[in-house]
Amino acid sequence: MNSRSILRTRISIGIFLTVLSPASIAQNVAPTNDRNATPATADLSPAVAAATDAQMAERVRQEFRHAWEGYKQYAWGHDELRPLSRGYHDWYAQSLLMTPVDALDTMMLMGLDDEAANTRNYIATHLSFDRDIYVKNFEITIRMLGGLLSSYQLSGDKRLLALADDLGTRLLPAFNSPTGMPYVHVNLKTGAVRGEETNPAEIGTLLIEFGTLSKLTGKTVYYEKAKRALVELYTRRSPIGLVGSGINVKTGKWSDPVSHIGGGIDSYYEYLLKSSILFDDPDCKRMWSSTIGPVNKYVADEAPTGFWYGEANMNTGARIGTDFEALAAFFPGTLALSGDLEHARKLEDSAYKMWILYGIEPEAIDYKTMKIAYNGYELRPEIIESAFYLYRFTGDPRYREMGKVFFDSLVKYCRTDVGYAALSDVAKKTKKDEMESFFLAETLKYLYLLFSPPATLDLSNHVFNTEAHPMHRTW
Ligand code: DMJ
Repeated sequence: MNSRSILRTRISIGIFLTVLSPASIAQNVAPTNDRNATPATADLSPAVAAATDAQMAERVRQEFRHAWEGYKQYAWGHDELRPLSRGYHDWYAQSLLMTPVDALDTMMLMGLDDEAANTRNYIATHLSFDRDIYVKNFEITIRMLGGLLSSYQLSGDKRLLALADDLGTRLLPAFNSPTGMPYVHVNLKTGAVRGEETNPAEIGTLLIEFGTLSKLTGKTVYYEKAKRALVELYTRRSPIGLVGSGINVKTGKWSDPVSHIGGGIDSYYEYLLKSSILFDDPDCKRMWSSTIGPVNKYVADEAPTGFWYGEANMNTGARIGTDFEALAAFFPGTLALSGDLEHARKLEDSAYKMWILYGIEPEAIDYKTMKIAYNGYELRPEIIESAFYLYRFTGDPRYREMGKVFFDSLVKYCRTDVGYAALSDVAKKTKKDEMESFFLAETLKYLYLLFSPPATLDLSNHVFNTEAHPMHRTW
């Protein structure tokens, strides 16, 4: 989702900023009424800490089951659960089984074997892409193609690979623009395309899925098309090495020169790095290396309230904004994966301050004033994803302590009788009738993995796509 446009609507809410030292995190967590709340592992012996972490993983697993049961009871066969009205929502005229496809590998990782087998069979026998609908190439790639590929790799069920191959073929016409950068929408039946105004995230967040599909099917066209799009975008960076927020795929001209790390650009950076790791692709490695420097030079901001990334003009590098989005909280994880633990730790600390302002994360704040810039919470995973990477790479218990805070906030403010609901207002804790599929694909998966032993998912031979679907490097 590109939330940047809605962030322009600023609401001013006076708030007091509580700055936490690392040692005080466990004591200054968001309040919880949960009877099962666990103490901070930092204070415990290793054996007790391990047992506590196992308990936490189990609690996350139970909450996944709760949300999944709600989906099954009230939205089965549809894209998403409506967690307040107990109904369902489909993205298009026909359902693409988005929640089951997005959630399936989480079930497998959690060891929910019967549920996973039933869901896999249902998908294999009911999902069809032979639909006369225009779909969003980016969203369908990261959620559906990514979900089918990781679930295929985890289960060995070739029906899932066949579905992925069919979907990949139907999405390919999106790349048939004069520049090779994809149109926003493509019709799954006719191959017709529309939407020439797009952004770096929608262009540059395709190679992990299309590249994996190439590796698993032997069809090189997928890798070539997605990589060309990435390279065409990178080639259009400014002389100082930044990309903007809007670009036209027909003309190749920028329509919005604002550079940042939030929605609309975010996963472009992520895929430069991750594609270099997953495919050992030297071009991606070079593109990542020459991108992160300018981002740290112009977009990063050592502000009085912490270390952040704001907005800068892609051509001049001038600072033009100090908003930080929930979506941008993926960046500590990407920095950690790149080896830059110093910036990763500092940015996660800043994002944590944002979470505890109201006990749950607003969609965006102005870090200069620490006031809310957009007040919803969409059940997003990014800050949890980063805590997961940081815990894996540092072993520092503070990231599991943060994870407990995130989990307790979710249970306290977003849980409903039949699932989990996004919030329209984090200050008032007003729920809204939405549970996006990424809550099951990402938010609960990263929480579960944060508290699980590393062997649950071996990071040395897996790379997560931006929807938390792990791609197993078998090549
Ligand atoms: C997910 O679909 C993906 O993580 C994407 O990269 C960004 N938006 C959502 C989660 O917030």
